[in-house]
Amino acid sequence: MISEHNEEPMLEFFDLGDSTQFKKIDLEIVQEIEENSRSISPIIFEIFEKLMKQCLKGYNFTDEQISFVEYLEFYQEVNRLIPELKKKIITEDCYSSVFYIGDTHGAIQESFKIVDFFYKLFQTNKQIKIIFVGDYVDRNPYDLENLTLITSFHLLFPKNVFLIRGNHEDRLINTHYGFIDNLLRAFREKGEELYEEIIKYFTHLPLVHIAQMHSGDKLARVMAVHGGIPIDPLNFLEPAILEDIEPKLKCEVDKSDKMDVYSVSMLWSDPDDMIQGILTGAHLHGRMRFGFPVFKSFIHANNIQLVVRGHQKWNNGHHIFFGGQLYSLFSTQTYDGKIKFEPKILRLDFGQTPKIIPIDFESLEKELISNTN
Ligand SMILES: [Mn+2]
Repeated sequence: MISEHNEEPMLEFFDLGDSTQFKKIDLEIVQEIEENSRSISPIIFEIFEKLMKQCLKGYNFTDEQISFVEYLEFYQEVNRLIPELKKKIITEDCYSSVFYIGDTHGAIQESFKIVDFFYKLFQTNKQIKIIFVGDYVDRNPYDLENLTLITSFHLLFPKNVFLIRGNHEDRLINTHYGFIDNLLRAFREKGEELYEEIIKYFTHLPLVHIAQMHSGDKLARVMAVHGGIPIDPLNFLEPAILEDIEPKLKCEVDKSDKMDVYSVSMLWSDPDDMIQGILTGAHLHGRMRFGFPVFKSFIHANNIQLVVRGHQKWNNGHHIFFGGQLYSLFSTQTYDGKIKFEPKILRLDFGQTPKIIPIDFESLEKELISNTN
């Protein structure tokens, strides 16, 4: 458990606490939602607002605590809204900057900074996109809060904010790495009832996001996935074609051991600069590793220029594989009670070198200034 936070939110940078600002954003949200002609229950914004205020007050989640009933109502509403979006592979046309966030694992401090940054940027640029690449829970104490913040953020900005599934959005993993224990600790036996709503939501999350970045008549396709590319270990020399495999993906289940091989590979596998083919085996605990030749044939066959993924820890928050064609991100500072990582996000703009940005108020503020100039 982490009881101390090494960083206080910097109030002077943050204007969400100002209620007039909140109302202004609220109107924009309503417009967005009306455009989408989707009805959304007020519980989504209420919980979002409560979490943001708790973050502002120094990540104090016991102050005006969100109740079991509120959380249950929230996830029931999520499950009412999310099935509309349950394509396994979502493809999105992008005409501006695209941001990628790696594993957050309950890192609500990082998620809060990202939401704050997005809110400010969104006021001048309605076309930005943010993709979270999975693993929202486990490994840290505030995983329910983190998942709920990111989920409400997505529902309030459904055209801009996307979540894909990680290998921790899984019943078996949540039993062993903290999320279910955290729910039981907070709500006793009712925690199980809340978990059943949440696991249903996890099974509806897509596995892949394809950003089709446009500039004039030019196009670049960027694939976001939690672990790796889809590989059938028995036929790894033949690249999987995303549109062909999509109807065959059996990922609407609560555990990855019930899934098809492509889904498992996309949630669990890792890139490896040192191998040519793939590596599988008991010592890899069900994971698979893939080398550059396998990766290259996949991205060529699918007309993909860049892959962004999470799933592995990096002390400096990121790692670049395969000559810059695969970016691996890690976006939490804390993990299993240790504060040791330098969380990063990735920014893509058509025709520009991918940019790695640290998740701290100072760096994100600089990014905002460079954007408005
Ligand atoms: Mn993972």
